[in-house]
Amino acid sequence: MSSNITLYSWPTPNGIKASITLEELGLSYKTVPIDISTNIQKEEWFLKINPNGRIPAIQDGSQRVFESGSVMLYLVDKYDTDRKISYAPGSSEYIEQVSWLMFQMGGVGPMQGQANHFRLYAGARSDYGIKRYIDETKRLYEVLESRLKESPYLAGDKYTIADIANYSWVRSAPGSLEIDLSEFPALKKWSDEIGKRAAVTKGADVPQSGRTEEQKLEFSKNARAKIDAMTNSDKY
Ligand SMILES: N[C@@H](CCC(=O)N[C@@H](CS)C(=O)NCC(=O)O)C(=O)O
Repeated sequence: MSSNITLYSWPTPNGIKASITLEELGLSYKTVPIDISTNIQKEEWFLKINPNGRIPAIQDGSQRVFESGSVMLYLVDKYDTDRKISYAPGSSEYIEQVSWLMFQMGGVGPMQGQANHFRLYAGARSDYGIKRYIDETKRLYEVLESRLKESPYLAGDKYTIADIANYSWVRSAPGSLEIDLSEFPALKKWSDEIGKRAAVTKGADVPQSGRTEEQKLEFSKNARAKIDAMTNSDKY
């Protein structure tokens, strides 16, 4: 379907939620790469699109949309008229879909994001921070595991934006945090299945970073080693 959408993004767990949704809906869109390591996302022109200075964000004609969950809801509200990856507002499944989407936005994203910070990027080593946020990420994965033992997808029988949002974070946990997904068998099965979808493979590489999977794993390994080499700085 043709559209007037511009996506501002980078292939991170939050960024790919938007690109996978666009790919699943078969929408054409223009991509503006925002390499977050260069801080373009804090420039004045970009703050007019997302006042929070983070990716992803989209512009659809004159409408700006920021916050990945809001981008996903906007796209399905406007373009998923066949309900390919969403449930109709007013249905019980719609409420379930929004609940699991918000679970990701308020839980998995922020907690796993902090786990990534302490485990990979922090300027000082905090064993307390590493344990606190990896434990919390795993607790949230237990919640997903329980749900996926009783339901094929998070909102019900259909794959929706709630699955895309949570999958986009879960997929990165083994490589970045060394979380073994076989501890969560239903979650692993769901994640492996979603990872095989053509739109997911394509959307997860937008904009193309040019880095191979091996290079990404090597980057995380080196970042963890750098933290491990520091002396723990916690003071109680
Ligand atoms: N709640 C926001 C979080 C967005 C976010 O944290 N994006 C990260 C990439 S995954 C980012 O832009 N980081 C760069 C920065 O913090 O400056 C959303 O879901 O869109």
